[in-house]
Amino acid sequence: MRKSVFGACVTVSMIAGLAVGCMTASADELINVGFAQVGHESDWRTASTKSCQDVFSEENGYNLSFVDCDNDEAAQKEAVRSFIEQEVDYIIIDPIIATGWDTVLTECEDAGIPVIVIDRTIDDSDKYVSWVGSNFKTEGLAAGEWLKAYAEKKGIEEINALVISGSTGASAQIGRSDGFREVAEANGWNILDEQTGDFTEAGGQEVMESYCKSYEGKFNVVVCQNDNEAFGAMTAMDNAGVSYGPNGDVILISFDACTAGLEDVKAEKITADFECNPLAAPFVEEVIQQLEAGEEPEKEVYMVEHWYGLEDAVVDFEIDGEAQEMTVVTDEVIEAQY
Ligand code: GZL
Repeated sequence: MRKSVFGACVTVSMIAGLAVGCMTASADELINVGFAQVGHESDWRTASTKSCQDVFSEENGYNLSFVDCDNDEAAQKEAVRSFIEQEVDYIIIDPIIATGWDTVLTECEDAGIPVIVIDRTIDDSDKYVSWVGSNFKTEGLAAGEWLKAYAEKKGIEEINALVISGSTGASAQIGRSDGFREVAEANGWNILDEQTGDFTEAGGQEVMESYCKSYEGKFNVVVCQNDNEAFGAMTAMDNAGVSYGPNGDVILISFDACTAGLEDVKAEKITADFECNPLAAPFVEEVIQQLEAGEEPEKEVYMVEHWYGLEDAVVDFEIDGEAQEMTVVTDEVIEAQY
């Protein structure tokens, strides 16, 4: 079983392989990567998984051990321990929630297996080489600052918002909630309620059905922390006769900006969609290649993201003094999305 390149001895077959040009690496020479993925809860997750499977393929020189942890924290820790037993060369983790990681990361460290964190963050241990992902609080701040500018443009003086949050304790949920709430508090908005939809369509629908009963006629903004929750919330609002979108009674805000989410922006259902880029795998591979070359990767690598809406949603707004730009959703933008 291949271990760290640092201890690797260069064998005759490897030299022969190099001498006759690029040969498919033998099983011994593949870089063994274990990936403990959150689950399969959303379009975003599907794109994230595909990105990793495309990058860490055999033809690219990798042997990927992939575990879909189905949003189960215990199963995710178990998957990481199984990778240690398999003596993989690298472990990639997308942590379902941000805490409870130091023990198992210490086990990885003791086994001499570098860990790379992708997407969500680990907030109670730094025993990993790099994290590649998004600034979730910035996403939340962007949604809040955009809403402030949009409400001013529309002459909306009172904001009564309902939030359907992501999986409780996930750094994406924490950051988006904190960012949006910071702007709400600074502007005297009312956040009438915040309940988790667990980043799923069913969760979004269930929470929105309850909201339509409990807050009938009292809300003018719904914030869904991912597109799949927004899809469910739309079903619930349709069933309750609540209008939403640029021409409706309720401003619907979403996160992720997956292809289907942008289609709902173009269909004037979602008013603004704040992207979270799932295609981090190429940057994770860069970290692994740096480690293979004995280099020291950056501890944090941030993804580039955009904010989406239609012309009507284009307003000037800033985050911490930095001007932000809304990308107008067109068929071409949708075609190019993940
Ligand atoms: C965010 C990611 C979140 C997405 C959801 O980086 O972890 O999890 O926003 C996904 O769609 O379920």
